[in-house]
Amino acid sequence: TSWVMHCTERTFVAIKPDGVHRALIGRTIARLEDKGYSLVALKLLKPSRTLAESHYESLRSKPFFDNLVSFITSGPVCAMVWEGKDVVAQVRKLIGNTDPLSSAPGTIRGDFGIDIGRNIIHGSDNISNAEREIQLWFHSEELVEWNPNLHE
Ligand code: FUP
Repeated sequence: TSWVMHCTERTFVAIKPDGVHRALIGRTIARLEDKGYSLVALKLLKPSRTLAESHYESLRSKPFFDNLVSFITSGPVCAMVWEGKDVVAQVRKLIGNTDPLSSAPGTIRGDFGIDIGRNIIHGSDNISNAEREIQLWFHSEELVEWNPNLHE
């Protein structure tokens, strides 16, 4: 029934410019699809400085903030919204730790990266940030609704 799908959790995922340039979009999407999640929005864009600064506003006081914003605005980003049970925490697990020495093999960062700054991918770290980031990067008309009866 239709109310069920509106209860489903959503998260914001972005493949950063290094991941796009290294041709990791397809493999990243495959991992999230294989896990069982549904893609509900997708676009490629070069983020503005304003968008990048808002996205990382909680890190504004960090010494790496300017580099982070310059990096994320340096090229195309693949912005996505994914939906499904416990998607916020599960995507964080699939992405792996921020620290390259702690990101386990089998995770996206653990398999594809060695650098703390150029770390391929972003995933919202909690549900309220997921809602904030989805609103920041997408208009509501850009999100699709899956009919649960058609993809069981
Ligand atoms: P994460 O949620 O794993 O992306 O990590 P954070 O929110 O802590 O950091 C956001 C981004 O800041 C990271 F993706 C990379 C960058 N960063 C650095 O460049 N240096 C640091 O020491 C920590 C984070």
